[in-house]
Amino acid sequence: MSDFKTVYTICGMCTVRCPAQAFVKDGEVSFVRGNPHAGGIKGSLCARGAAGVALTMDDERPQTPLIREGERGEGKWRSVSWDEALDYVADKIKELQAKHGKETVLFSDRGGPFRDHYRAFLRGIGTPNYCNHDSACARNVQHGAMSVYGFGRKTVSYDLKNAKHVVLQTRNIFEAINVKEVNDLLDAMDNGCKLTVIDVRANIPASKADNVFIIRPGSDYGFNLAVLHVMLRDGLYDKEFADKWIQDLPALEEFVRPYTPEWAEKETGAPAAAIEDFVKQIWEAAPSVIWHPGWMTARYSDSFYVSRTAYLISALLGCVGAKGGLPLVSKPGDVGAKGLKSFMNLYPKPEAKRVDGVGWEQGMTHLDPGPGLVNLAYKAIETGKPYPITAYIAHRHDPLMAFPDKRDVLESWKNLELLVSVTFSWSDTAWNADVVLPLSPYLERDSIIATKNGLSPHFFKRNQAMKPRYDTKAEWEIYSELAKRFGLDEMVFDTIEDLWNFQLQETGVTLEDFEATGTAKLTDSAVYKEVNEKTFKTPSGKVEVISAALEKSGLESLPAYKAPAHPPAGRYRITFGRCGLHTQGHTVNNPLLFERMPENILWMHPEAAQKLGIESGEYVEVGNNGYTGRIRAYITQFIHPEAVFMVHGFGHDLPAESRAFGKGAADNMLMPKGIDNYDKAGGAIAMQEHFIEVRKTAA
Ligand SMILES: Nc1nc2c(c(=O)[nH]1)N[C@H]1C(S)=C(S)[C@@H](COP(=O)(O)OP(=O)(O)OC[C@H]3O[C@@H](n4cnc5c(=O)[nH]c(N)nc54)[C@H](O)[C@@H]3O)O[C@H]1N2
Ligand SMILES: Nc1nc2c(c(=O)[nH]1)N[C@H]1C(S)=C(S)[C@@H](COP(=O)(O)OP(=O)(O)OC[C@H]3O[C@@H](n4cnc5c(=O)[nH]c(N)nc54)[C@H](O)[C@@H]3O)O[C@H]1N2
Ligand code: SF4
Ligand SMILES: [Mo]
Repeated sequence: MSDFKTVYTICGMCTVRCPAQAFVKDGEVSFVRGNPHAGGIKGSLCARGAAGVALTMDDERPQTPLIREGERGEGKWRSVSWDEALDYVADKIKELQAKHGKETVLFSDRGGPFRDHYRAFLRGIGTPNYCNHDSACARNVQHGAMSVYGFGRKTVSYDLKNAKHVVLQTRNIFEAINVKEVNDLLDAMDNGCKLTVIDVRANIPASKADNVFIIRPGSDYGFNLAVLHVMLRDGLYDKEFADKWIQDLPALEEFVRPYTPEWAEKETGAPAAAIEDFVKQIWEAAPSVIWHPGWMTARYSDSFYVSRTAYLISALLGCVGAKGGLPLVSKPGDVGAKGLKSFMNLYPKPEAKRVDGVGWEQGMTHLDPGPGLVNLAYKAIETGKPYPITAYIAHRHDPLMAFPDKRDVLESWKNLELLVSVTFSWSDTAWNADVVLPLSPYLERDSIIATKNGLSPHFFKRNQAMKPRYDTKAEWEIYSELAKRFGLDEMVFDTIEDLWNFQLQETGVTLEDFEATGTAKLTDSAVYKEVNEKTFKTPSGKVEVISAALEKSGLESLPAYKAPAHPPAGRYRITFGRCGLHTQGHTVNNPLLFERMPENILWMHPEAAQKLGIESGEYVEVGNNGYTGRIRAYITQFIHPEAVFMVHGFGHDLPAESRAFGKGAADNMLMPKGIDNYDKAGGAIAMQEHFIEVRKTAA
């Protein structure tokens, strides 16, 4: 490969952002692999990362800025220059701000490390309404961590490589991929690490596990209460850690007393003896245990309490701050380095309060105001309360697929006078937008420098590997151009080098430092920080069983278990998850990945299939509230009989996507009014509280 130029980049095919290396010839990327210098990924990417090349080649993506001509969603566009599109957006925002106040602008994204520059833009134009996607993903985990430890979920990491027992509860680690995590866990398992899977079906991790619990969907909280019961009944916990760092343990002991393994067997289906044995196993492995608090947990009204109890179990096992458990991550300052200069700090915090009420309204003071809850901001679009939202920029976010039932979400957006989608692929949201600002795919763009906090904190950056094939731009260019139109000159840069040098100016790190390996290390070896008085950011400085913040919002710290409803006759609980080959909904139309997996399938139990006379492999109809999807049945005893399961992201109906069009069924469309069913304690939508019909397709 010596005639290839190599460029260090960061994969952009999913939210994980693995370090990558592109091989370039004659200005085109021919091949990508994992950055060989990056620890843990072993030079590899997953299939989706590799398919980044196919994304650049794909002409079924927005190729120029577009302004809507017909009605919203009609698909009639005028292709325009960047100047015209950005003038249009800037003028409209100015007009709406003059009419309704600066805070009338809402913005949502997909979170992540590359946000500082565009968040500065939002501050610069004076709106507090920055949101992310997370009420459809991990908000319950975030708020679970905050309520127990006083810090967010990313303040600890998962030391999978050194773990002795990993518990995956609602966590499909080998299909919902993070390459480093997959490799680390497989290495640990080679060294004897045990694996336990608690799921509603046998996913890929279950096929490699030592213990598998296929439980009744939605009964996880009951399972965890029984685990706590056994731990506290038999003293299988780290007493020294508990004495020093856990507040109100007697209240927990008292609370879990009735939740015996025998009780849990009836509720969850997990055999009592197996629960007892499992608790002994994790106690033997403590503190090198990772009880994963979950990732995509926007599933039930009590998912927040599942994460909370997972964090309490981890604390009792002494895993917080432990090697092989949940070690505390370091930031640059913790290892004696200086952090990047922030663009956001260029502007003052906007004066207006968040429109979603998060952080200030009664009942919402325990919630993390950083990214708020975008679903509540949609309510404000509808009602104009506490003030009107009239402009919305969905940046790297497809809420119409990410939230339940796009018809309901679209209805809530009716009062928007400006809807902008910044995206590299078509999506329902882009299709319904007024303006589409096309982003260059990851191989075609530079990104701002980002910080990776962790055991070995470092800076990393994405370098453009090839020029954009179409008239698309990088994020930093789009927001520099917009900022210019608002006179925010401090955040306007003509070249990426100028921008990077702005970020690095106080760090002592230079651009040359990234050249050899693609990252700039801030420490030579992994740092394991000990738990101390400053670790837990709760009012007591300890792990809190009873959370004053929750109780102030009128919520319980230890609510009694409520059994999930059984499906009505002829219906099944919808459950969903990931597959290794696709990212959410945005890769289904990728030529390479589509070829590998063109449609999703419906997992169902033989009992259900027999009743309906359905054979494996035949197409069936799934329906709820007027939506009908067509999907192939996959009949397996390895799923709970109350549930059906499908991979999320299919059932596209956009004419612009010829491959994905009409393939498989859309799980999100089977959740009518689901956008309103959100959890007051954890903040996330409860997407699996819907029962769907399955019908044999008429011959
Ligand atoms: N029913 C149901 N709903 C779900 C889920 C489910 O399993 N079932 N999963 C939930 C989960 S876990 C999540 S995280 C959300 C995900 O929801 P989203 O965040 O909306 O999902 P993505 O498809 O990753 O990204 C959205 C859009 O951003 C574009 N895009 C991708 N990368 C970039 C980029 O780097 N920059 C920009 N500007 N655009 C980019 C994509 O082309 C895509 O159109 O959905 C949630 N909603
Ligand atoms: N390949 C790939 N990898 C990805 C993504 C992707 O789109 N594609 N997306 C990324 C994102 S944004 C996220 S949030 C993560 C998601 O990561 P995960 O949350 O680990 O992934 P999922 O497959 O959505 O769900 C995990 C498991 O929950 C199970 N489950 C469903 N209902 C229940 C229940 O009631 N109880 C229990 N115990 N289990 C249940 C499902 O069967 C599934 O096996 O993946 C990330 N990685
Ligand atoms: S997990 Fe796969 S798609 Fe996601 S960043 Fe890594 S290589 Fe890319
Ligand atoms: Mo997610």
